[in-house]
Amino acid sequence: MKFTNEKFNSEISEILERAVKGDKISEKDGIALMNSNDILNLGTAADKIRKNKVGDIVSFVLNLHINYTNICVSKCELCAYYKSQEDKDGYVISIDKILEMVKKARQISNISEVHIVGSLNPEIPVEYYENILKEIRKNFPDLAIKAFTATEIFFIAKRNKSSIKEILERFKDAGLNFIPGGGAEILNDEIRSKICPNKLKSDEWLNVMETAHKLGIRSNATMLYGHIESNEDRVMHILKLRDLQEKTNGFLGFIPLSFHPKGTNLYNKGLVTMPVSGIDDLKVIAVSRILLDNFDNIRSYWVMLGKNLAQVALHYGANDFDGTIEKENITYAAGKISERSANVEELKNLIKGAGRIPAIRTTDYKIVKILE
Ligand code: V47
Repeated sequence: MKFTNEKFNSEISEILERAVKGDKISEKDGIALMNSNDILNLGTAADKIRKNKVGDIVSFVLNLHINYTNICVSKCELCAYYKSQEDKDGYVISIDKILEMVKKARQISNISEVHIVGSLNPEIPVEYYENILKEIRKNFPDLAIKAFTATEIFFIAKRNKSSIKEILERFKDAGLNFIPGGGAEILNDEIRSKICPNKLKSDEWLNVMETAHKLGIRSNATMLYGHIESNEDRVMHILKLRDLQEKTNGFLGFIPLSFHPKGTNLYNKGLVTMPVSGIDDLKVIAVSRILLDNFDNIRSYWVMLGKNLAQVALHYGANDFDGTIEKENITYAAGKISERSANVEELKNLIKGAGRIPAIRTTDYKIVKILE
């Protein structure tokens, strides 16, 4: 395949040709791609790789997001969602209420997955997490539970003076199936010291994931971009995920998260004043697909991209549309005007409108139903 739109830079065309042939792309070449403005050729190559790898089905899951607490000691500069322990708007949802939420979503939307993520709340004992898992498992035996990011697992282990492995084993026994990809932010400790100084370090995030994968708990991976990171940081992050995937093959999918600054300290301090452009969003999706040769699934996360750009991203290497979600909180808190849920008909139409085949999937990307 020849990339003829690249009029000025034959270096980019040459890298893309190698990528489409299936070669692993190096750090140096990855940086050249991330620095390139040749968005059409990047998209064409990523789309070709997507087609060769996973075909034309674009999947999504019927799911519910629950954020069990917003009280957080981490107080990340990137986050608009957290409250301090003294704040009157701080909350912790009771296990009964969580069960009620799941029951309702199950009855109304027939969800197959619950995604449970919170913040670093020192007042919550390990038994609370364990009981959420046990009660959901008992009441909804076939529901996939994707819960607690590597950041939360690390925090819970420390607070409980346990090892990561012990906590993961306890949670697995209680019913945990998968771990979400959040908390990765940018896997560069210098950037982390500015955007999330109190969170776990890059290697610690990777270590939680490696430990989980070795215990048979598969996970997603994310990257938060569009704040103070450079193109080099983005590429290094993606390559760290590729290296771990080489070792464990435990990542199910990659979810680039486009940063929404409003209401965050990064915004209040004038360090990040607006989200990245749509072109940058598409470039991140395309370069991720090109570099992550050992990931099957690249997600177009409509919550952060907005539904229409998320649809376009299906032509830039993405093959998954996340889920119905029911009620998203984290991006919503950061001033995103995007809707907080999607229905099956809407996702189906967006996917069909992109010329792809819509399908409902399980959490681990098995196709349940193709939507005609
Ligand atoms: O870890 C926080 C990010 C993540 C903002 O694994 C922000 O299936 C943008 O990880 N603007 C949580 N992003 C979301 C997440 C996720 C979502 C959907 C599916 C899965 C999965 C994982 O959101 C956080 C952080 O990286 N985030 N604040 C913000 N202002």
